[in-house]
Amino acid sequence: GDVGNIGNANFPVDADGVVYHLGVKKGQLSQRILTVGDYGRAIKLRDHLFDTGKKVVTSEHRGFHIHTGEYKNVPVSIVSIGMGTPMMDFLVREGRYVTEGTMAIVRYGTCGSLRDVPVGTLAIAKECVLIRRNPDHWHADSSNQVKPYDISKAVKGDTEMVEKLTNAFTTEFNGRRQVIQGLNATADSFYSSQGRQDSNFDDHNQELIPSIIQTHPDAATLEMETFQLYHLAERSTVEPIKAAAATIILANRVSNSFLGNDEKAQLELDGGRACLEALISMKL
Ligand code: R1P
Repeated sequence: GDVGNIGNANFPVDADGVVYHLGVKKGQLSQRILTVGDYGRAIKLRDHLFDTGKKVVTSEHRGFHIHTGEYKNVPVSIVSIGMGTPMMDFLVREGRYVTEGTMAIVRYGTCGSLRDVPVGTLAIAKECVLIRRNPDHWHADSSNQVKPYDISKAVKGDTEMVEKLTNAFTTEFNGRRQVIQGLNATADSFYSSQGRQDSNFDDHNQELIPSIIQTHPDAATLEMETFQLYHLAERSTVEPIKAAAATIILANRVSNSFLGNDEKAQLELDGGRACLEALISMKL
C-alpha cells in the first residue's frame, strides 16, 4: 500500500483513512489477528492454512505484511511485524484504529528457554515482564549506582485467550511435543538484555538471567514483543483486546542447544494451525 498525505501529526492517517505504518484502512484488517515476527512464516501460514478458493488480500508497508483471508469460514488476518516492541506497538495501536469491536490477537513466535526443557517445546505465556537496559548505569554521573537492567512487574495475558490457546496447542501436539505455560520475559535486545555474553561490548549482564529466575521463579521464555501486546491489550480503553502468546522454544539457554530448521518449519505450521483454532473459537 501507498499512504497519501497525512492530515494530522498526532495520529497520522491519510485522506482515505490509511494509517501511516500498517498502510491499511478500516475493513482491511480482521478483528482476529495472528501476528508473527518472520515474513516467511506469515506467508507459509497463509499458503497452507487459509481456506482455499476464498479471497486472500496481501499488503505490505514499512515492513508490515498483512494477509487477510478466512480460516474455517471465519475472517482472520495474519500479520508479520519484524522484531521488537515498537513494531508490536504499531500493530496494536494502528490495528485498533482500523478495526471495530472486540479484538483477539495471538502472537506466535520463537524464543529462548530459561528452563531446561527440550528445544521444540511449545510455551504459552500466561504473563509477561519487560527487561530494559538502562544506559544511565554507564553514565559518568551515576558511578554505577543505577542498575544496568530493569525488570518490570508482570502483566497477564487475557485469561480466556490464554486458556483457549493452551488447549489448542495441547490438542494439536497431542503428546508429540511438550506444551508448557509460564512467565515470558520480553527484552529490548536479543543480546545484552537477554543475558548473552558479547566481548565486543560492555554489557554488565552476567547476573541478569539468575536475577530473572530469582525474582520470577515461573520464568520460562525470553523473546522481544509479547510484553507490549499484553500491556497495551490490558490498557485498551474503548473496546477489549484479548491477547495471548505462544512460542516455539528454539534455543535452550541452559544447555545452549538450538532447534534444527526442519523441525522448526513443521512446528511453525502445526502451531500456526493451533493459533488459528484458538482465534476462531473466541466469541467476540
Ligand atoms: C529474535 O531472533 C526474534 O525471534 C523471536 C524474538 O521475539 C525476536 O523477534 O520472535 P519471532 O520468531 O516471532 O521473530
